[in-house]
Amino acid sequence: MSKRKSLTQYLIEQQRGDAQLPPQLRLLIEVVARACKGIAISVNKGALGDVLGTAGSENVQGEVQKKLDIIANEVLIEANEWGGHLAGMASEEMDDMHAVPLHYPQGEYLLLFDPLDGSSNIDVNVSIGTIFSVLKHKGGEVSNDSFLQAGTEQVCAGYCVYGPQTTLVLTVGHGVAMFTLDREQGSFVQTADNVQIPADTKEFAINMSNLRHWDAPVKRYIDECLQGKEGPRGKDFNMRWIASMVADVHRIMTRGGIFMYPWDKREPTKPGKLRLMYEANPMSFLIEQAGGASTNGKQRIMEIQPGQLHERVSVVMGSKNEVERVTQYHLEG
Ligand code: P6P
Repeated sequence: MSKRKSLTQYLIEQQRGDAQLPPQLRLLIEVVARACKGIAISVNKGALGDVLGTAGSENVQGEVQKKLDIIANEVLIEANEWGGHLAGMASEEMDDMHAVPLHYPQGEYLLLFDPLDGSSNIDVNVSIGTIFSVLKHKGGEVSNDSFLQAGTEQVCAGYCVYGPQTTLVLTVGHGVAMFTLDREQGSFVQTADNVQIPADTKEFAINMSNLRHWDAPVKRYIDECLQGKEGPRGKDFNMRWIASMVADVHRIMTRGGIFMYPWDKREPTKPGKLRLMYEANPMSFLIEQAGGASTNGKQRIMEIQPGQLHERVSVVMGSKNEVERVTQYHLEG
């Protein structure tokens, strides 16, 4: 087998190739990847590192913060604020954006992240991950409003899943590549390129306990999957739900499937549970770059114009033909 590429080599080739990756963006990706290695070390310590359990505080979402949520957030902030590549950062764990301190040079990028997604799984040793999205600062003083750009404006997106392997999945708009952390070298090594999601699947991911709360098109879609071979789909389906978006989406990036967190009537005024800016948009960029589709059930997620930093959205993403079927059912009402 030919020698595998390091993340650095891959990024330098993207800089020279069609992507024409700007050096500041290459630096940003290398810094985020290094931060993810640091987060992986803390995550992997578990009970040995006094990093489990809650931190005794709540985030802007009103969710109890885990110690590792805060550790991961701090690792990403500290790693990125001095490099001169960023104008500001926004995080699920912070009410407002974090401007680069004035004693550091400002850059042209805006970094958004969910520092540790799926944190309800931390204490039970189930895969979790970091999700990140990169936008360009359009100029002027950096504020929360600077970040309110549609997902189509993203110049880079990725996640790092902390599971049996620590794997970084990345797009800069020219396909999707995967890098696995080689712990002996301490560096990410390329393990997949030009990732493609099959257009069809027999596997759906949704939290079935919410069934009674869904609207009719989602109930219809899931009911037909459950009818299997005898029903209108003419094939049996399997179900997976890890309750960690990074892990569920990584499975879909690896073998196809459909991931759904739809609107439900428990909180009728909220469009959904998941966050648009630092969960749904970066995952949508990756999914679309791998040939999949991503909507809120009705429209392309990446075309939604955000109104506020922590906006939520309904999510239907993965194998193209399945996502389009759900959209069709919404059109039929
Ligand atoms: P539920 C994790 O808290 C998260 O934001 C996503 O990673 C995950 O897909 C979803 O919530 C799980 O939600 O309601 O099944 O616990």
